[in-house]
Amino acid sequence: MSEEKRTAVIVPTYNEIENLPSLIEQLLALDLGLMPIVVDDNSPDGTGQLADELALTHEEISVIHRASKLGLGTAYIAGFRHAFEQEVDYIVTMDADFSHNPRYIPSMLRAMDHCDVVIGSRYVPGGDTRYCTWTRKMLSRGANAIAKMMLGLHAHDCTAGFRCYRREVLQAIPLDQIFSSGYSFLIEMIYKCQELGFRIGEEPIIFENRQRGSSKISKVEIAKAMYTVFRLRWGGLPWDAWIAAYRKQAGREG
Ligand SMILES: Nc1nc2c(ncn2[C@@H]2O[C@H](COP(=O)(O)OP(=O)(O)O)[C@@H](O)[C@H]2O)c(=O)[nH]1
Ligand SMILES: [Mg+2]
Repeated sequence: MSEEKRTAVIVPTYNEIENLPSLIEQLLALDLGLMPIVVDDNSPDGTGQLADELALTHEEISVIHRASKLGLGTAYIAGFRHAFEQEVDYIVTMDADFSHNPRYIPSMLRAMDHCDVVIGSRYVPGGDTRYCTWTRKMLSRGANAIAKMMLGLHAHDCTAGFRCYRREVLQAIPLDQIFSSGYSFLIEMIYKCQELGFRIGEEPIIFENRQRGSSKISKVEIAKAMYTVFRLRWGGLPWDAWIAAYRKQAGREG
């Protein structure tokens, strides 16, 4: 039964002080024994301190503090490594902003009975988006279409950050070789999951655009996502070596 599984929920945060307390409250109220792992990048609005305060009264909450805004992908990886130490069975990832509503977690966990990865998906029957601008909708649809076409991905929602992975899936993927540090991490991960032959399922969710705080996705992130797709498709291009050398010289992890 899914309910008996130990499940971590990784919540990356950057300036989510208005959302985090109610999100944590709703996660714990599900009564599934969820273990939230907040990964905060020194949010100027004090989200990190607030997370520490929540952790004082709820021992199931962990907080990882990083020195500065280091990107969504690496935040997930920091959370994954912590979850491995907690020896969980399942690892859920979700935004802090309620676009990914905790009410979908039970159906996602049930779907894990016959899947290795479950995506909380906007683009399967029953799924939808609400309160999104048309540019945001086009961006998401466009990124998905390109990723699917170029990489042959079977999932309908390849850019969704609302996912549940079996721990073994994440341990099978060499996380230190993941190229993407930001949002394109999501595309790279689902590509790796498909390449390794894991069973990927999709559960419908209604994605509601955030009501509080602001989105952190930027034009640079969008460009990087496109580059990630090209790189995964035609890996080993000469500039990979150049980028690796550049990063080493700049002292960046990537
Ligand atoms: N720790 C960390 N969290 C981030 C970073 N960038 C975004 N986030 C968080 O990741 C989640 C997704 O970002 P969001 O702004 O909602 O992106 P959107 O849903 O694509 O508009 C939110 O919970 C953000 O607070 C980052 O660099 N570091
Ligand atoms: Mg969001």
